[in-house]
Amino acid sequence: MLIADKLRELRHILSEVNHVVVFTGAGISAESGVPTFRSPDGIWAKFKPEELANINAFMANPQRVWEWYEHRRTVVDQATPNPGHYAIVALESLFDRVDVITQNVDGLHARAGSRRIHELHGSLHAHRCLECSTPYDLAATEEGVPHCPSCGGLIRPGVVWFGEDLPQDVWQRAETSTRECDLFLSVGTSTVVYPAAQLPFLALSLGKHVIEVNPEATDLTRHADTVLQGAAGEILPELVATIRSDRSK
Ligand code: BV8
Ligand code: ZN
Repeated sequence: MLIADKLRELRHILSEVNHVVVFTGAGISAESGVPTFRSPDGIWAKFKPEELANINAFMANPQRVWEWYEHRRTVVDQATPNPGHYAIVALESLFDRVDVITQNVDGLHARAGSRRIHELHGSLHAHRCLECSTPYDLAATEEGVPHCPSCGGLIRPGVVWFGEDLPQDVWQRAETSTRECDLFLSVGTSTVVYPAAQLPFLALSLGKHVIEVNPEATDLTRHADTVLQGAAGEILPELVATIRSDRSK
């Protein structure tokens, strides 16, 4: 069935919706030129997560891990939000409440203008001391792994590494939004990383209408109420246009 037909089918549901959760992964930033993790040309294709995105890798070779994150920060700073990010911002003018729960660390939702963002896995733009957790304001020109001015500890990227707990306050807000929403959109995620990947299934278990937007099938696809197969930068603007045309009638 064509996307347009599926969107028409959604009309009756969308007209009852007040609170939307948009759960995003690396796929929402793919059209901004930010590589995803697990696609064939993705980040993990070259490096395995266990090699770099964990505390042991950092302790074993701080410089190497630090450079990898600085490289990724440079890539995202040169990227710009794409029509998918902006369509999610546009939803805020169509519904009472929109919560963006993102696994991404690239900051592109904020740069696009989304106002209620929950960064489950932290941010490439936040750094802190490994020892005393004091936030560290990185000077762009800095070379090598900085040290904490308070205690001399190593400065680490402010992302959640494998084996680390998610920030509990952020997780609580994400879980509460999922429980309270009327519509749950899962966009651009392979749905393999937990506990984040629990959220679409929690939404399903609570009877929320779950829509998946992804060019590929994932573990969620066969369970989702609606599957819009394709690129977020194309599908989300179409979804917004459908809602807008309904509202203008
Ligand atoms: C935890 C930040 C409790 C860093 C990331 C053994 C020991 C410890 C834990 C575990 C273990 N085994 C399993 C676990 C749990 C583990 C986990 O889930 N592992 C997986 C791989 C099996 N989780 C954890 O460790 C979490 N913590 O469990 O703590 C604990 C504590 C101690 C001991 C035990 C348990 C922490 C997980 C967070 C890890 N940090 N990132 C960094 O960025 O470097 S994860 C990383 O994966 C990113 O955050 C990313 O967002 C996330 C998920 O990936 P996706 O976003 O989905 O990206 P992906 O490339 O996979 O998919 C992209 C999708 O987009 C594809 O489907 C593609 O088709 C689609 N797409 C492509 N183009 C488009 C598109 N879609 C739309 N439009 C397009 N144009
Ligand atoms: Zn310190």
